[in-house]
Amino acid sequence: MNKLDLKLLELLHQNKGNYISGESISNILGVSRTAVWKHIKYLREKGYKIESVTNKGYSLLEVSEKIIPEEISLGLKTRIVGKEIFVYDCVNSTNDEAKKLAREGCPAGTVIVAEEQKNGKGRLGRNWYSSAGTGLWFSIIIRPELTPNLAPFLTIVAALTVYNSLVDTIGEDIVSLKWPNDVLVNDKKVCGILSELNADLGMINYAIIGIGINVNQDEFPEEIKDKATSLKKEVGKEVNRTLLLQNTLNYFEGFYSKLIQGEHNILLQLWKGSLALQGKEVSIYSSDRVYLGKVKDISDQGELILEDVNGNIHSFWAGDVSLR
Ligand code: BT5
Repeated sequence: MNKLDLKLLELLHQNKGNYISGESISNILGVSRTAVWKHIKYLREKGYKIESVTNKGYSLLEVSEKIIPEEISLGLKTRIVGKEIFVYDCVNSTNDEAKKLAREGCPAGTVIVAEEQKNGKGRLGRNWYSSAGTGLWFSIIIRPELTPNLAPFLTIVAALTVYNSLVDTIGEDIVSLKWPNDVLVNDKKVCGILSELNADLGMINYAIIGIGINVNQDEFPEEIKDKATSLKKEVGKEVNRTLLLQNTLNYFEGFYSKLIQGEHNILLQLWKGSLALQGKEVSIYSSDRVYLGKVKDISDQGELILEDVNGNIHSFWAGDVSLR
């Protein structure tokens, strides 16, 4: 996409929902009406649905299905996040790509997106299924001035981010958070978060926040099909990944700024308010053991507090929780 295509795209975005005449576009961009028409044709070929109506002009109906860095930038209201965006067709893991870039000194806020991951990573060496063109698989590199003990809050920031972005997209009633790092839609997993840290001498050098959101899949592999879902499966229609990514990055910067400004308590309260587990009977698998009991609370550090069937209290930093 050249500069003119981008300017045209920006104009169409600014007038989304309305029409802008070919004459206005040609005046603003300083090119002939024929040139405007040619660039509109090019954008249509790229997948943008642009309507043209005689005497009214052009109107952008739908943005492209492909993820294009320049287009993501057009919808960002951020200062740091997404100032550099790399989009790859296929990588092993966006978190691994992000680590390489972070080591090479890329600026904080750099975002790495892939259409497909061959070796997407979950926690504890597990796999993250990342099929081509159907999900949002991305990592954000940050360089927070925080001590490593506050690192769990980075995952809380990411969880709140995705939760709010999904609520905007598909409504509040069906979205929930599951401790510690899953986002659910109708109680099935739609998003996973993997935060990785590089720290020494009590300071974080960089952190990679990896986020995977199932967006438009129609089906999942046998081994996860009962517990995984996509937004499309739950709401019955495709969701535009570009708009979802823009909204998500905008939210990320908002919550991340709160963390940097020391507003952990606000984040914790917001997170606790969206957790689906409070008061529920659960089983927790942690450090090769299973604990049965009732979720009493979430501590100020984000630990899950469980009262087991004998009345003993346990706290967990990490683990896999299932409802009983
Ligand atoms: C997670 O791990 O949920 C973290 C997933 C993070 C993925 C993102 S994508 C971008 C970035 N780059 C990466 O390489 N990773 C991050 P965990 O809580 O351990 O959950 C993993 C488990 O979820 C697997 O063992 C499966 O049971 C299940 N699973 C795998 N793929 C899934 C999917 N697409 N949707 C829902 N569940 C899935």
